[in-house]
Amino acid sequence: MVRDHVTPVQIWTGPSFEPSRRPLFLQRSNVQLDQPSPIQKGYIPEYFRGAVANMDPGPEDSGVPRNPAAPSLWKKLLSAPFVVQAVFLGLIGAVLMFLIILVELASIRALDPTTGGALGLFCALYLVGAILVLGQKRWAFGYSLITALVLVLLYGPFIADVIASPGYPGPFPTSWAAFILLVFVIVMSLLALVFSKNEGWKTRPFLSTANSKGGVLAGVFVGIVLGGLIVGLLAGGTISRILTTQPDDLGDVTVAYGSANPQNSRFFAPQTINVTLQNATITWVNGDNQGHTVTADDGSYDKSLVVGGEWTHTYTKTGTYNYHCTPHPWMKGTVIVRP
Ligand SMILES: [Cu+2]
Repeated sequence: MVRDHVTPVQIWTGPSFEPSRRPLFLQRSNVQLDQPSPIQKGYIPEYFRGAVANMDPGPEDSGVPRNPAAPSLWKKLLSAPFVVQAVFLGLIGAVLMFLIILVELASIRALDPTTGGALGLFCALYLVGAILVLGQKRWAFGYSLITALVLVLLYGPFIADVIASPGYPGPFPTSWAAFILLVFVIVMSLLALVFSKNEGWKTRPFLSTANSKGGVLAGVFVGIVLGGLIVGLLAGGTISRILTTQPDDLGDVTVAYGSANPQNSRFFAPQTINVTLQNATITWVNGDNQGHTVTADDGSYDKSLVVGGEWTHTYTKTGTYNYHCTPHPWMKGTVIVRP
């Protein structure tokens, strides 16, 4: 019969058709794994390369367990448009400067609650601003603009005061730096807001990348120069006078730095001094950069103190003695002499 010559249909065309009790997927394949595959040799087909480049290595490849819900701040910062990075780093920089200023003030025992509280508050405000800006929302730039502007404008009323009182000591570098950083934040936030149509900070080259030559450099330059100019006017006195004071312990009573300004936090320091009759010799030292007087309210003494000058007086009776500074009536002090 013709049928006898028909070859049986061969279903399995694989290389080894050996019956085995092992499941198919456990059977030894004759693909030789000890030979490098084309991919292991580094050959990646052209059409596949993009996909490989974009492939996420995954948590097991990075070695560090990652939380997919919270992409790291660092990654967010690196991938952000330049203006976002600039405002973020400006705010963080200002916070760092404030922390250094706090330490500096504490180290010379000149940290009063008002200054400390204000610096702490602005640290918090700017940290919040930095996080908000990373979210790349338009209003976040408004927030950083306003909070930076508030602090910068707070110095405004003192400008005239500084110009009227030359001779303040040199700039206080951390205040300088904080001020320049805040002006930089203001300039960059303003640019982001002005060009915010269709999230312009992502598309305008001068806002989106630090590599652009035009606008970013101009923005940085404007920020630093403007900051430098304003600080040049201010830092000679105002900022350093607000943020620094001389130590209190130059004499038994020290005329505090900045006493000529009625808004200063201290004048005669300590304002009230208690002594016994045996130790009733008091030395006043003028720690300010202007002249002052130690004038008894009862007129029994009136002594002028030049810058750095000192005067010693011995009380011979117990009692409470009030005194003041003649040119600066807000400067008042008391000596209490006990038996
Ligand atoms: Cu005075």
